[in-house]
Amino acid sequence: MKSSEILQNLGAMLLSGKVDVVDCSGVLGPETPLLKLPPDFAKDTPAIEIHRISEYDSNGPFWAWNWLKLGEHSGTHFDAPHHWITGKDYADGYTDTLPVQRLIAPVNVLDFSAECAADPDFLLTIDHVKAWEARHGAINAGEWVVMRSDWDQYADDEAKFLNADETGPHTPGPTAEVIEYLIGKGIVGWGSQCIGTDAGQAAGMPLPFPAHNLLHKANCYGLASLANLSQLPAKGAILIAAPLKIKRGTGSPTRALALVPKG
Ligand code: 23J
Ligand code: MN
Repeated sequence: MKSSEILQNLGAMLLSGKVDVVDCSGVLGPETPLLKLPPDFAKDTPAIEIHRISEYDSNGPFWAWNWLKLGEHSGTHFDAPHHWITGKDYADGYTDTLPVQRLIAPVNVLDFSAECAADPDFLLTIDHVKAWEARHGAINAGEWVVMRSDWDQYADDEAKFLNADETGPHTPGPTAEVIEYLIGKGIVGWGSQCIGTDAGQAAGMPLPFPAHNLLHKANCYGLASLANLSQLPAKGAILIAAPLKIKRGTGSPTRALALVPKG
C-alpha cells in the first residue's frame, strides 16, 4: 500500500475513532511530583510555578495567559542525550537538534505492574524482557520500550509517588543489563511511569543511574512519569513523544500521545 493511502486511512481512522489517542502525560502543575536527589548532589529542580498574566481583567481585558517557572525535567518529560555526561558530545543530542523522525515510533509496553505492586524495588532483567518477547514478539530497532508499573496511580501524592524512606526512594526500574540489551537492538528510547527512567535505588547501583548513563551514551532518549499505559496494548500502538524545541535543552515536559487501534 502506498504511504499516501496509509496516511489517508489513518486520518479516517482517527476521525471515526477506530484509532484512539491515549494521553500518556500527567497534569503539570505545582502539585506534580518532582525528583529529590540524594543530599550529596547540590541542586534539585525547582518547584513548578504557574503565574497568571491576565484573565480577561485589567491586565488583559480580552485574553487569559500564564507564565511558567519550571525545570526541564518536570512531570511527564523527555530526557535528551545531552542530559547525561555520557551523551554530552552528540551535536544532535539537544532538544533543538535531535532528529524528530525518531520521536514517532511503535511502542512496546512491558506490563510488570503486578511485580511492581508486590515489590516497589522491582528491577527488570534481561530474562523478564526475553520472556515478554517470547509471548508478544521481538522488540525491534527504532521502537520505544516502556515499562508499565501503573505508578501513575500515585501521581497525585508526591510522597507515595517517590516512596522514599531513610534509605532513599523505592520505585521500580531497569537493570543496566536490560538497557544494554535494548540498546543492542537499536531502540529509540526507554520510558518509565516513575519520576525518572531509573529505579529509585539507582544512585547506589554498580553503574549508577544505568538507564541515564547507557541510554544517553548511545544517543537514545528517556521518558519519565508516563501515564495511562494500562490503556495500551503490549504491541500495536504508536507513541509520539516530543520535547519542546528549547535551545540547547536537555529535556522538556512532553504531551506524550499514543495511537491505539480500537476493536
Ligand atoms: C538528574 C540526576 C539524576 C536523575 C535525574 C536527573 C532524572 O531522573 C531526570 O529527570 O532525568 S535520576
Ligand atoms: Mn529527566
